[in-house]
Amino acid sequence: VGQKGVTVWLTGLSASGKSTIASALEQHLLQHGVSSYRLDGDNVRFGLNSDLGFSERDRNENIRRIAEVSKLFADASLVSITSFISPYRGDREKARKLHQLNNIPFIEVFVDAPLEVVEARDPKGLYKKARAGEIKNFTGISAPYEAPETPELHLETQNLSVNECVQAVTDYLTKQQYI
Ligand code: GGZ
Repeated sequence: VGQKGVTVWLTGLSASGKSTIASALEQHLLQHGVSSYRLDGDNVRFGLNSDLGFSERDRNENIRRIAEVSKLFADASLVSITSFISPYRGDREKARKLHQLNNIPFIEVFVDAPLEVVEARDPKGLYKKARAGEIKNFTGISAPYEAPETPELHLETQNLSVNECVQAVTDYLTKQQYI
C-alpha cells in the first residue's frame, strides 16, 4: 500500500502514557518500513515553541503551530505522531479541520487514564508540585482537560499494555489503508 501520510494525534493528561505509546509506535513503524516522525515537548517546546508557556492562550498557540507542522510532515507522506496534552477540544477540532482542508487523515487518539492513576504514577513529581501550588495552571489539577467525545481511538492505558496500544493504532491505520 502506498503511504500517503497521516497525523496520529495523541491527547491525554500528563503521565497518561502518550510519550511511551508514541515512541513504541514509532519503533514499530520503523521496523515495518513505514517512515514516521514524532513531535513532542522535547523537540517542539524547547525549539519552535520556546516562547510559549502554559496559559490557555499559549497552549492554544502551541497546538496551532503543532497542527501546522504535523500537517506538513504528513503532507510529506510520513506518519506524523504528535504527543501533547492538547487539553482544549476547540484546539483539537481546529487541528482536525486544518487536516481536512488539506485532505490529510487525522486520527485522534484519546490516551485515557483517570486522574487518580496518573497522579499515583507522577513520574516527575509534577502533580505533587501542582497540588502544593508550586506549578500553576496544571492540567487536571488547576487547568482543564476536555476529554475527546468521538476520538477515532480510545486507549485506556490502565487496562492495556504498551504493545496492545500500539497494536490498536496500527490495526486502525492498516484497516483504513493509511499504512
Ligand atoms: C501541564 C505541564 C505544565 C502545566 C509543565 N500543565 O508530563 P510532562 O510534563 O513531561 O508533560 C507535560 C508537558 C505538557 O506540555 P504540552 O505541550 O503537551 O501541553 S499542552 O498541549 O497543554 O500545551 C508536563 C509539562 O509539560 N508541564 N507545566 N502547567 N503540563
